[in-house]
Amino acid sequence: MKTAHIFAATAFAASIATTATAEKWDMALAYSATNYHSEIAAEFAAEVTANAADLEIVTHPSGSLFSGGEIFNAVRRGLTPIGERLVSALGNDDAIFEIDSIPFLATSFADARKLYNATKPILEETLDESRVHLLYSCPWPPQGFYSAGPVASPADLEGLKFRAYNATTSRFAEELGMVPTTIEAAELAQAFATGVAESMISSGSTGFDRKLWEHVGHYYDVKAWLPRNMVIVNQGTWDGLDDETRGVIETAAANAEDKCWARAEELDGFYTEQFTENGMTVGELTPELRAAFEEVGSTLRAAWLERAGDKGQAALDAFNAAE
Ligand code: PCA
Repeated sequence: MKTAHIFAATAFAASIATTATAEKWDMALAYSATNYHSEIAAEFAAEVTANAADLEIVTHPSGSLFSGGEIFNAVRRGLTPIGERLVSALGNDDAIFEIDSIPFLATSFADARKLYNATKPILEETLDESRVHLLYSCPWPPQGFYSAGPVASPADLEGLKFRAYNATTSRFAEELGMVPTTIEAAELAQAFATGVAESMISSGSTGFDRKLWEHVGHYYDVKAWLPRNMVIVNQGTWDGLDDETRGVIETAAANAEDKCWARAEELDGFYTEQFTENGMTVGELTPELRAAFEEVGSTLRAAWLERAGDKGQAALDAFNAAE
């Protein structure tokens, strides 16, 4: 009897201790644990956990908590308090989310940063309508074209099975006669291995993460745009925090953002070197293909402006006026 009593008392004490420990946030990430976006998210989570009085953040990479396509709604609906999402994949919610993927608008890290800084207030207002709060945003390296075989002219692209990650990449492919299918980065290697995909537009980073040299022979360094990820928090959760915790998160977010932009730029050249070392051919598009890509770029840019309307024009004006 006595033992049972002690056991019950210990269990009770343990349950009190559990209630008194920090609140835990599960952070949903779509990309692999070793990708720099995920590594920096983990550093961000560790910094918050170390400095906040009552909050622990735990990251879940590779879409293990929610897949990329689910993360925005999961955070919006409070199914999980925090997550990371590719901004331009939300174009169906609002065309303004696609501004970083307008072909050939901002093609260097410096211009991508200028675009981000100039359009951040518009992005924040738009996210606010979904009751989502922006913490930080970080780019992927410039987007290139992957192809199983060599391509030299638009005719070579006809009918290629193309892996898309947002509406812009899908439309890009369609305009060039390719056949797009949307596939998460986490499913990429399998899609190329099974022939579901034989081409895509993405950064060297994603091809490296997924060892695409095992399936794809060619990488063309197009530098079409630099899409960004963003880390977001459910607005209700954010509003419920005390000022001190909010301050800790904001500091960690600012640190993560700066580190992440620098890391992306540092790694850019490394990825293409790895392609060459692993037997891929890395080069530029032929002038003929480059012209075709640029023509599709201007078509998509005009179509975007039509959908994004005055808000889109205001965002472009802010970018053009920025130093
Ligand atoms: N990698 C992500 C999005 C952009 C990028 O460079 C992907 O391919 O899914």
